[in-house]
Amino acid sequence: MNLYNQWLNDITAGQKQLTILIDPEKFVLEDAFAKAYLLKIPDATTHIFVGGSTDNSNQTDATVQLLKKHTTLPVFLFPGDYTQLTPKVDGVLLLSLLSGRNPEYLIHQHVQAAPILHRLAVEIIPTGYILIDGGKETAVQRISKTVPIDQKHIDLIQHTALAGQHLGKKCIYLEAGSGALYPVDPKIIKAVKQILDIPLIVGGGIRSTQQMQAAYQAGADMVVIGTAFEKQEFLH
Ligand code: 1GP
Repeated sequence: MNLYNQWLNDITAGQKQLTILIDPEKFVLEDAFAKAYLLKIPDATTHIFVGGSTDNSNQTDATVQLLKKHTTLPVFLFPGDYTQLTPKVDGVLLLSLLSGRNPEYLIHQHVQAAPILHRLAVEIIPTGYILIDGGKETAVQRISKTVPIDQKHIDLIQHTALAGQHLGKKCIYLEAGSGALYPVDPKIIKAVKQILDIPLIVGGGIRSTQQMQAAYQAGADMVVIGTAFEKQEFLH
């Protein structure tokens, strides 16, 4: 069974998914560091994402290889652009930035990625990626040169997610941006979840168990935590 179907099965069985996002630019490429890092991740962790808006140090591939050595959790690539594609991952979230109107992140990056993905035997998960205002300019906004959707425009967010489903995306990712001041409002998660038949991922600015549970209760199937865990600020 492929990882997406496994994921669907788990979600249908009511198992909430927790992903730790690792930014390769901030990862130390040493066995001891990787081991210690993985020992600290919450027991409930189901997936690891690797990626960031940029990888100026070109560390994505090495980070994935090191993590794969030390964990049996599925490692998914969460790439900022096609240059971060690497063969050692279990899956790739092929992100289309549906909230933006920049063709670079709607189709151009995907054309660049196509021959590489064709060669690599990795599972591709087409993902509708929706950037939502989290109270500060985040790297996704800066790099993609797109404007996040204001949290008060719930209809627009809901319709954007639905358009993603109509386009055949296999999941929707509501993203407040890494280090967001506040996460996606549970009201938005609820509105989007009630019209979707595909899994819903929520991330950006989640710092506490309470915020994580609020996202799950509103309908998130998977929560992604990066910054708070990286800085050891995740509040239990
Ligand atoms: C960013 O949604 C992820 O792409 C995680 O965000 O770093 O704020 O947890 P944080």
